[in-house]
Parts: sequence; C-alpha cells; structure tokens
Amino acid sequence: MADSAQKDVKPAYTPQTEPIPDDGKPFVPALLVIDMQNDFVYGSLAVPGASNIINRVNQLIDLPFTTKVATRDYHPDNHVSFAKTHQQEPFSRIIIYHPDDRDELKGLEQVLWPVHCVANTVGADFVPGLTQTMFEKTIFKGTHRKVESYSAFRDAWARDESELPGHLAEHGITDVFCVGLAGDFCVKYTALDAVDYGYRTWVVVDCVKSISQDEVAWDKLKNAGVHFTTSEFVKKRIA
Ligand code: VGL
Ligand code: ZN
Repeated sequence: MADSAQKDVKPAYTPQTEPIPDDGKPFVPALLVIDMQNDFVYGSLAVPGASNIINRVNQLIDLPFTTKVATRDYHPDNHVSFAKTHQQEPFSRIIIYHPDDRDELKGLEQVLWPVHCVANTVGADFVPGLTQTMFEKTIFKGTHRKVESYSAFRDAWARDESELPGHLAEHGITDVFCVGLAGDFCVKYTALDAVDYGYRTWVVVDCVKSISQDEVAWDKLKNAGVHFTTSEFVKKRIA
C-alpha cells in the first residue's frame, strides 16, 4: 500500500493543454473530483499511478472554486458491471440493457469489471490523504443493481439524472473542471456529458490517470469539444 510502490506509467499520448482564458466573460468554475476511492487507487481496480495524483488534486481542492463536488462509485455487491455477476472473466464484454426500458433504449456494450467499490466497504471509501472536508456535495454512482453509470451527470443510457445538473445550475456554473479516476471511463463520460449540458469543460490532465494507456480517450474528448489544461494553469486562473 506504500505510495512509492506505484509506478507512474507514462501515457502513450498526452493532449495539448491550454491556459484558462481571463477574457472578461463570466467565469464561475466548479471542480469535479471523480472516484478518488481506495479500490481505484490501491484495490481491486487499481489505476496505474493513481496515488501520484492525490497531492495535486488536493492543491486544486484548496482553490476557491464556486463549488467542489466529489463522486463515488458505489455499487451493490451483485452489480451488473461485475464479471462475477455474470460468471464471466473480468475485462470481458457483454451487452447490457436498461432494466425498465429494454425496448426503447438500445443495448450498450459493457466491460465486466472485478468487484469494486461495493457500498459500505473500505474499497468504496475516499482514498486516505484526499482532502474530504471541502466537498459541497457527493454524488454516488452505480447504486442501482442493474444500471451502470460512469458519468456523474446521468446513467449510461442518459435516462436518469443525478443531482449534479441541478447543483451546477443552482450555482450558475460556466466552467467544469474534471479530475480523478479513471480517465478512460468515469472522467471521460463525465466530461462528455458536461459538454452536452453546455458547460465549458476542462480535463486537468496531470490530475487524471487511466486504466488503459490508449490515446483514443483523449481524441474522442477533444473532438467533442473538451479542453485540456494543467493544474499549473488552473492555479494561475483560480487564485
Ligand atoms: C470506473 C470502471 C468501473 C471509473 C467505475 O470510476 O472510471 N471504472 N467503474
Ligand atoms: Zn464501477
């Protein structure tokens, strides 16, 4: 469990980053700290290098964002995303359907995961060392046995919203900054939804780690209109 034991895997491709403009336009920033939980850092679905971002994420949590929201992956122990639930091998894929809407909503390809972030277990707790006192709200994701949710905004079918859209709207947020785990799943789908909901959306690349090191995740985000920045640029803009 020692922090130093984790290797910092260098991604195959790092997107171009940009400073956050100070152009007189309304700027009401929200920080989304995504799934900084034991299982994703040290546990059953440990993301390579994840412990190395904790301090940088804390530095952003200390900044005066208008609101800071955390998410926690929080599954029942027989969740639809678990390989064990289907007697399959972890990391195999199946098609899953929405339990209440099998006809209207099409099947989605689902990666089957090792059991992770089970409600009321240590694996689902925030990782030690993360500053937890500044979150105005925590969004619990994937709590329904038959419904997967990578995005903090809504489930995988974009059918049911979480409390996040209302919370951001209440605060008049203009810019959403995404940090945390995993870059190629929950951070990715949260950022894509943030664009969909009309927010200028930033992924802070030195505060994100991914399960796989492929570059496709970044390209898809870029093409959708997500912006990439660094914690240095964020600290300069939000001081
Ligand atoms: C996540 C895989 C399964 C994530 C959650 O937080 O990115 N990944 N559940
Ligand atoms: Zn999960």
